[in-house]
Amino acid sequence: MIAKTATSPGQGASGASAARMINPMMTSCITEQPDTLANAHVPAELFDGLGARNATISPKFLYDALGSKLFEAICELPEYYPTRTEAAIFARHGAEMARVAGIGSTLVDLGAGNCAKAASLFPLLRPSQYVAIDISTEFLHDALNRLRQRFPHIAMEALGLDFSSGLELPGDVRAEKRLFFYPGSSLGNFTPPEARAFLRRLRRQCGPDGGLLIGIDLVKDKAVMDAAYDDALGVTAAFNLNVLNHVNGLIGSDFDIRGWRHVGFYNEAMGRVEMHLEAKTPQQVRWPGGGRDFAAGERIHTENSYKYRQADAISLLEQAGFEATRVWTDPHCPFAVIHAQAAG
Ligand code: AVI
Repeated sequence: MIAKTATSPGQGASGASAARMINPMMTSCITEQPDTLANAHVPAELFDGLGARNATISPKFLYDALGSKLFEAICELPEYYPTRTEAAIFARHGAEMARVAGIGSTLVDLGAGNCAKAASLFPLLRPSQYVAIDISTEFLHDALNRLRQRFPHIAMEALGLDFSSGLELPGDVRAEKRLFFYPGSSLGNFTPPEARAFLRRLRRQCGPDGGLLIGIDLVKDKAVMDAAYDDALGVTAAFNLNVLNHVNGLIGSDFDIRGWRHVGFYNEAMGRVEMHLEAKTPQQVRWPGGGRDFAAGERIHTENSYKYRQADAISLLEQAGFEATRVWTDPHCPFAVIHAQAAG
């Protein structure tokens, strides 16, 4: 079963058009959405997913304030290899990445969160402008204020928007030398066709001299992937179960968290890790104007995380109009950081 829409962290349902500018007097402004995920499509999308024969909740709903914190905790887990593997690749090859990608770019950080990953590369990439994009502006405000003090010569801008369905950058984002930064293997949360369409949109925004620095998780031993998405401490379980709290708040449903268990595993046939919530016992869920009964064992599909073979990742980038110029990997754990240049 494929989740209705797979999106990446920090992605909300509202597009840039639903955003409003606050503090418009400042050159470095924060653009944020009126309310997290508050738009007319949210309940409809949720009701569609909950009403489907195989129920789904889009992974974007994993990221309310608590969900974002739980995801940060996941990144600290010993089992969750992507974060530390990617960090090790940046630490080891950052200087070479800067040589390949070039300095003085407009660095556009997709799903910036607390901006830490991009900031660690500032001394090497020396961007002239930094644009941090995330649906949740909660982290962006503080992070950018701190970064402005450390790097006063870099023009910075924060945008609170959902870039998964469209990416129109405001006019003050320089068009020259755009380097899109998409770390964390978030591309895996799109289905491959969605990933291709997303990369094509990035390619269009790149201009002729732009590029992309992207982290992509590669297929590896199933046991390693299973453990990464079903950790011993139960942090991933809490992250997954918390989506029901978020949904309760959004549509007024009465999901009882204790009636559900987390299921996370690598589905070899589909080439992806899947997360589900499984009813421990029969569950009656009600919301204003409707509801659904779930049998014991019935599941709600909450996330896919596709894992690529290196050649497939490169071919995906090429199909989207990029040339993969360099690939850096880790000797111990299959994960790739790829610099891709906009093809001419
Ligand atoms: C954000 N994204 C890349 C994570 C992943 O690995 O797919 C989300 C996640 N889900 C469970 N653990 C982490």
